[in-house]
Amino acid sequence: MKLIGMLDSPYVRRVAISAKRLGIDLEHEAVSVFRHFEQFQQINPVVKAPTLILDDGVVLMDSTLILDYLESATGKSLLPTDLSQRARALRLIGLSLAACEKAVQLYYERNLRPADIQYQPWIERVESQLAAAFTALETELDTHHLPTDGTLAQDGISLAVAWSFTGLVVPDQIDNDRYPRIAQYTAYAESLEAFISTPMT
Ligand SMILES: N[C@@H](CCC(=O)N[C@@H](CS)C(=O)NCC(=O)O)C(=O)O
Repeated sequence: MKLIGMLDSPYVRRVAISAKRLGIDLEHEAVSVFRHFEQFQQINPVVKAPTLILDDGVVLMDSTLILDYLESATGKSLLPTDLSQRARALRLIGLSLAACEKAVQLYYERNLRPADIQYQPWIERVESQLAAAFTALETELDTHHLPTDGTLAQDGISLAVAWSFTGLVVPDQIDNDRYPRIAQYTAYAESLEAFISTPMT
């Protein structure tokens, strides 16, 4: 199986890190949705990263759907089976993915849209949504203790990937003092082999 996309995409990175934790050796091709648009189109005409090419040629997209496939293929899971623990993990993942989406929107708005047609109310809306996601995550981590004993599950992967990505593309939105638990957990996750061997840049 081949994973297509750049590791500076949080969605590509969460799939790549998760695959390692599931014991899957994915081939990786670093194709950019911007710099290699036409090359990407040849693989997936809608140009979405991550894209996963299965061994039989079927092309999947969307990180969560790709993870669903990889988990089904291995019979392993990075989510708890206990229903209430699963709900907590899914909440963390949902908030983390919302943070990724808002950081991406902010980055696109600031870097792709010409400055003279940037729309400040939209920027402020997205910034407030991003802050709301991290505020909720910070609150969650007060009671939802992510283990830091070498283990790594999907909630922790998605959280750390979202925080690191935000720091990379919109660093002014990151504040370690305001979100100390997120920052501390991310530092732990980024010190693990699966993260170190899957660098954003
Ligand atoms: N919900 C999707 C989001 C994927 C996504 O938006 N990826 C970005 C790269 S970070 C992308 O493909 N951007 C190109 C575009 O949307 O045109 C997922 O989880 O995979």
